[in-house]
Amino acid sequence: MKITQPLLALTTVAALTAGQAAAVDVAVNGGFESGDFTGWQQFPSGTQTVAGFDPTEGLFAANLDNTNPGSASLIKNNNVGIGVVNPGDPITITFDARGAFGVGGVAFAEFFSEISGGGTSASEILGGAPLALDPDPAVWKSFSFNTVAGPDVSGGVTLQLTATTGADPSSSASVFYDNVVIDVVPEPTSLALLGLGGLMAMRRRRSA
Ligand SMILES: [Ca+2]
Repeated sequence: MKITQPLLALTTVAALTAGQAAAVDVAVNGGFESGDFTGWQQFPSGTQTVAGFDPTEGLFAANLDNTNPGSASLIKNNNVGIGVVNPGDPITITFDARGAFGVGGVAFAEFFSEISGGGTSASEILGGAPLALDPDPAVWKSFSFNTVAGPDVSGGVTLQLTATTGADPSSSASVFYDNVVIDVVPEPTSLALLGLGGLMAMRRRRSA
């Protein structure tokens, strides 16, 4: 039986893809190691700062310090992973957070599957509730959420992190974030490769 060079390469790629689970981190500047908000779209309320806030990764972390009642301070890693993430791909989002709240203050992590040209095909509040930070504002807590890309991700995906205040005049939210990772497993691609490899193996057997 003669195995051609391209076929050998293809089956090798398929085997490697399957073996490694091939997660790709599509977050941009997820550790804020540029020293600023490069890669993040900012919607400030109060102040947003990147500095050496006792980071869990590298030298920098981000702080959203919101003292305006009834508002949200947001940062977004928006429309990332275009051409990498496919509909239905498993996605794991991890990050570290800590912070302090006045009356009614909360923090949310939200995830969107973006349609090219506008709109979303899926959106969710990760964990379905505000982030349960450690009560000690100095203590970082690691979060990990598993989700699945929506039916249309032609515009990539977006992770939004917030410091959100309530209506009470004394409401506040000061939240620190670091070490943001958006791991995508491009499963359909690897399955397609495996399928193609299997098909060619069958053809080989038939012609043998
Ligand atoms: Ca960092």
